[in-house]
Amino acid sequence: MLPAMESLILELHEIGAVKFGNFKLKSGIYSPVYIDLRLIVSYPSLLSQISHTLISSLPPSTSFDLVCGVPYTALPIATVVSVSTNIPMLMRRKEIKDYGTSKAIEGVFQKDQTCLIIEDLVTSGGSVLETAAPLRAVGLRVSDAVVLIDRQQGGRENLEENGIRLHSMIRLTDMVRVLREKGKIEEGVEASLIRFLEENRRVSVEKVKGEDRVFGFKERSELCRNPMGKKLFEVMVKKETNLCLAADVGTAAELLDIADKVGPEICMLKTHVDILPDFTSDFGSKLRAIADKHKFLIFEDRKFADIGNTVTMQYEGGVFKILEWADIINAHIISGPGIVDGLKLKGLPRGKGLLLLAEMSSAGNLATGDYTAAAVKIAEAHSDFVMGFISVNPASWKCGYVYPSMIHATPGVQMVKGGDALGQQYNTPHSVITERGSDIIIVGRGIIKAENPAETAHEYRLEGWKAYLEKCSQ
Ligand code: S5P
Repeated sequence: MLPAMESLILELHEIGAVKFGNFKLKSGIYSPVYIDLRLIVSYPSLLSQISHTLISSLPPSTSFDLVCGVPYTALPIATVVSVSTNIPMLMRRKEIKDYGTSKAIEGVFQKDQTCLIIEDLVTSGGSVLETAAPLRAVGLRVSDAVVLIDRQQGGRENLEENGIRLHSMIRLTDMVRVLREKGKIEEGVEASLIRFLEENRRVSVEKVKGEDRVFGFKERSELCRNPMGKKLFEVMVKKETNLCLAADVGTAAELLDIADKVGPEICMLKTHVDILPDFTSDFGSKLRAIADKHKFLIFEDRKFADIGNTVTMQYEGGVFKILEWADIINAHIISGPGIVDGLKLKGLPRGKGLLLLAEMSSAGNLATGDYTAAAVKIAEAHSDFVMGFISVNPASWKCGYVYPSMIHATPGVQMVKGGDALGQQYNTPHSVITERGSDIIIVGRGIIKAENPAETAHEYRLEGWKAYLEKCSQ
């Protein structure tokens, strides 16, 4: 260990920022060590020394355009880092409710800039993730965090799972060893700390994983970069529905009829326009009038899958002219990110949104694992146009943190779990929203084959919304 680091540890102990005893932590467990770095604001030369050492302890390959301190304790550290390196700083507002009334991130930045997170103390990594979420949601890249003290209780692993490398200046075990070597604490204290760390190796993993759950639809609408995604969240909140009707009926006339009847219950109506034998060029304007009347969005389930250049023509041209009337479209990512660039070229100037098929509901489908993770990466790189995913079980995704601005819409939903004869698999509204972590239930035959589709849609709507409220209150 460098002598400068040793003297820093001694100084932190000297000012009482590190205490030994038996302390009850927020989680309820007892810890033999308590670290309170809020004190450092009273010691300017120590604060300055910490800030300089933090930056110089980063590997030379770490590059960043901005810094952001985790509120509140790391704010002064980040400020000193910013002033001494001349790298601009951002501030995250701490209160989630503030997202509704003001900006989540204060300061000047551009999409795709890289922001380094600065933190004083990491235990589970939860606070770093809370700061990374709104930074990522506004289009910034967050891949590194630097911390003064790592308590070695799973923070590094939890952050790694969420795509953030943790660089720590001081590990708790090193700190305690130095203090013991310098005669500041007894050997027994070091031993009890090591025992404590072994018994509490990984804390709050579940909480960290579920961090985005605290965002309700209203807050998430504030985080959306895509205007249609924002609008969809707003419609859901206003109408209190997260139901999408899959209007897979036999004719355009039937579709317009059911759209008008079920319209009050839904946030979105999904079409397969190529199955309508009586499609005419005024279909779009007729459906638009109904959508405006009942305030729902129109989602053409076209499942684009070709190269970028071809999909621009498929989106805009042909008989269906989807671009003219559909608010939302979807695409597979099998052809790579060029498909998103192609669709965005036409759709974004008109304020449209895209859902990527990250998973599918049919048995034996290949959209799993790395494929799903690739969809998330592409979506986050194009969060101005991609508003979310067709997903089936996002709670199980291994790719780590997904922007809370991304909407999950899930097909394969009926009141009873089961399937059809052609590989479709159904889960219940409650399981889709609460256990599987989705936002919107997409229901087709469960409603359109019912004796009274409007009444049945009402039941699905209540089930879906109840499950959403239940999830929020967890
Ligand atoms: O993976 C998928 C993706 C989609 S968009 N599985 C699906 O079933 N869908 C669509 O959802 C499908 O094309 C159909 O329009 C709807 C499900 O209809 P249901 O009658 O089985 O509820």
